[in-house]
Amino acid sequence: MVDEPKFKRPEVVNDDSLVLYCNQYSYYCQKVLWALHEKDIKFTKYEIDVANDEHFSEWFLELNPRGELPVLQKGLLIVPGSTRILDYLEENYPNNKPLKLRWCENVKLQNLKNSLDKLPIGVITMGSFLHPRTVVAPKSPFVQPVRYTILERDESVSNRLRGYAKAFPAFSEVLQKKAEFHDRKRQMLASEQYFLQLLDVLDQVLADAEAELTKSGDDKIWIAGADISLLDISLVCLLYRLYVLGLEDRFWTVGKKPQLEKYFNRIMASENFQHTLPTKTSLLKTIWLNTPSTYKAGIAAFSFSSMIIGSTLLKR
Ligand SMILES: N[C@@H](CCC(=O)N[C@@H](CS)C(=O)NCC(=O)O)C(=O)O
Repeated sequence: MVDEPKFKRPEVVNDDSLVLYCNQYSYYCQKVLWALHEKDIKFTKYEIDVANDEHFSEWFLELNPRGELPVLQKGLLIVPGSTRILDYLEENYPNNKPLKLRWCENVKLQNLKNSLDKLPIGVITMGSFLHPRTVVAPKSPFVQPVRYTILERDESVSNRLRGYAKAFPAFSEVLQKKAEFHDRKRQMLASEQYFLQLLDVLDQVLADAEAELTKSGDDKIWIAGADISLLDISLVCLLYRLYVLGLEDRFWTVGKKPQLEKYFNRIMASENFQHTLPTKTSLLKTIWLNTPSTYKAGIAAFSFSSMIIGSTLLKR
């Protein structure tokens, strides 16, 4: 008897409506989610369980052999990757709010967008976990126990990929290559000096953004003027990722980039951006599910002893 696969293709894909396969903590998915909200396009969100490797399951690899999120589906049409999805939305929904920067707009803004889109967000994220000296006060869900779990999973990912390559021969080549790429990435990231250089490149890109925001002045909400563009989406999603990683003090708060700070705080409060964030309940659930049991035992022991001390004090 053949074992039932752990993950099965969801049933939501039979009609012609839009389905977005994504993960609530992914930077690339957040960009697409924000664009869909901004353009007011109806879609169904399907959360992929990356903590249990659903993105490397056979049904997902059939959708995107690279095993990466996000993926958009409309009937038989499959669009993988945030850049291609954002282009697809611009081209196929011409009557919805346009988000593309117009070519006549400032070349510096175009260059800034290109630099932002080339930044390796996954590498920056993992680097901040490997080199905790670089961060101050990471926010949920990237609290200490969760970072520990993510790092542990990341350490074994190339072995798991090689296992999936054997299990799913049709995707073997791409999964093997992914495993090799991952090994090289981990090797480079082991050096704190390499990571600090990467942060310097990032700082330069943010300094360019600060210069553009200083030029556009306080009366403009968005970086290119009165309307939101894909440049704002790339920039604010990056700032948000850096903020949850605990890197904001290094780059823009405490007077380092005051325009960027104002811009980020203003946009972070906006409704469409808030729609892209996980709910408090799912944050708590993620933290709990990704906290190693040794920590949980510690928390339970702490709560129990506080209860005893509390009740003893109350009796007095
Ligand atoms: N170039 C892709 C990158 C997507 C990407 O790296 N997605 C992450 C989620 S944030 C992912 O799927 N990581 C899993 C992996 O690479 O194995 C895009 O723009 O969508």
